[in-house]
Amino acid sequence: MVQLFKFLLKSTKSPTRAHFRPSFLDTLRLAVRGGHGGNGLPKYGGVGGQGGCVYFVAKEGLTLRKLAQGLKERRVAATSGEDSSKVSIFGKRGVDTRIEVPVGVQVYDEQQKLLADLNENDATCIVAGGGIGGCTGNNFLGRPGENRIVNLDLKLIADVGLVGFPNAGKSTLLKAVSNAKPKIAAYPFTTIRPQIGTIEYGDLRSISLADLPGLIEGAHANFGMGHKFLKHIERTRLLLFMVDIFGFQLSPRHPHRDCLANIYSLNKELELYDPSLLEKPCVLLLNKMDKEGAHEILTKVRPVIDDLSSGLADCPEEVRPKRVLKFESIVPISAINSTRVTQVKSQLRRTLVRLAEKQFVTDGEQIKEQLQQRVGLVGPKIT
Ligand SMILES: Nc1nc2c(ncn2[C@@H]2O[C@H](COP(=O)(O)OP(=O)(O)OP(=O)(O)O)[C@@H](O)[C@H]2O)c(=O)[nH]1
Ligand SMILES: [Mg+2]
Repeated sequence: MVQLFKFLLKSTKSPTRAHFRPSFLDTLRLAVRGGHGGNGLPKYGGVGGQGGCVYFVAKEGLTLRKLAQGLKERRVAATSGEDSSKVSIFGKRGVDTRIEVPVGVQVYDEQQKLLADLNENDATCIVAGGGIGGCTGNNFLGRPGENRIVNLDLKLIADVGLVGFPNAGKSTLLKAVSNAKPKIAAYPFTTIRPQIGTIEYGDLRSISLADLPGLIEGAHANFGMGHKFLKHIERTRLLLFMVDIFGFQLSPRHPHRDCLANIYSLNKELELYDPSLLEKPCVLLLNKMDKEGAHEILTKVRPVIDDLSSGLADCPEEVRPKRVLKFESIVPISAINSTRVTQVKSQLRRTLVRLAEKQFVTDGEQIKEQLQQRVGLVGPKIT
């Protein structure tokens, strides 16, 4: 009887809502207002308190969704400064409002001017200053605080960004090398939001790898998920391109593109989004090498991949980039083969170390040059 009662109770419950999981939020618009300055007291030369300000502090582990849920409304204000009075000649300052935002947020004003780039933990910026208190300079009338709309734009920060067409095996690789547990399936657009995994090494060093939803040909014209996720690779130090050695076909209505055309197409999409991305160091992974016939394809296409400009003339016009990518290395792999995956892991680490060394030398040379310019005027040449 008790069992039957339990069963009936269970069956009246609403169906599971796991599939209604909220989507990834990477922009947020907020109205912010600094507090009004308090009025001064002319009779005693009293000065009103300054209005409080609204400021952002970057905190790791936060998301824009959590921030949005934590706010009662999309309008945030600081309190006004107190008026000057007989008992308190200097009015008290208004209370500041502190808002914690995720690390990686860029703050823009309504004219799309960058106000701050909060790219590390505890980075702070004032987004709405408080008005000054009333004093002799303003006829003892406190001034209003800044009042503006700010747009928060979250760009993920990862060492390496995975870029490729759907179904290439990006999430399979992320899962194999890192602690992340992405969804993997044999259909396009399995990944619908960016995800970051951490690759741990034996010596406790780690690097972060961001898996992005698959790009498709024409993403610049907003096909598929468009370019909106590409912003997340802007801050990565290394781009990791992945293509299926057998190429990709979105649907029977679309042309089948072989792996070479896929590489050119990815190249073009990046170029159309932001040509400066082509200057980022990049590595190419040719995936699914475990499948039959893969090695024959590789032998055929490898010479062209080694020098992409040599194949431009034969590349279909729709996917032909103006400038070609130059890969640091080209690695045939199989994301389902653990030995090859371990090799990729070490290769990524080596490449990042090499890039850091290169950067170090460049920075050093720049500093030397600057010193040279300063010291050169008065002293001997630095060698
Ligand atoms: N044979 C073989 N299959 C693979 C390999 N890597 C991935 N796959 C399969 O390819 C399919 C797509 O893999 P995903 O990792 O979901 O691909 P994705 O690039 O993340 O795709 P999207 O999220 O749609 O952009 C899955 O069925 C994987 O099992 C590989 O190296 N060899
Ligand atoms: Mg995926």
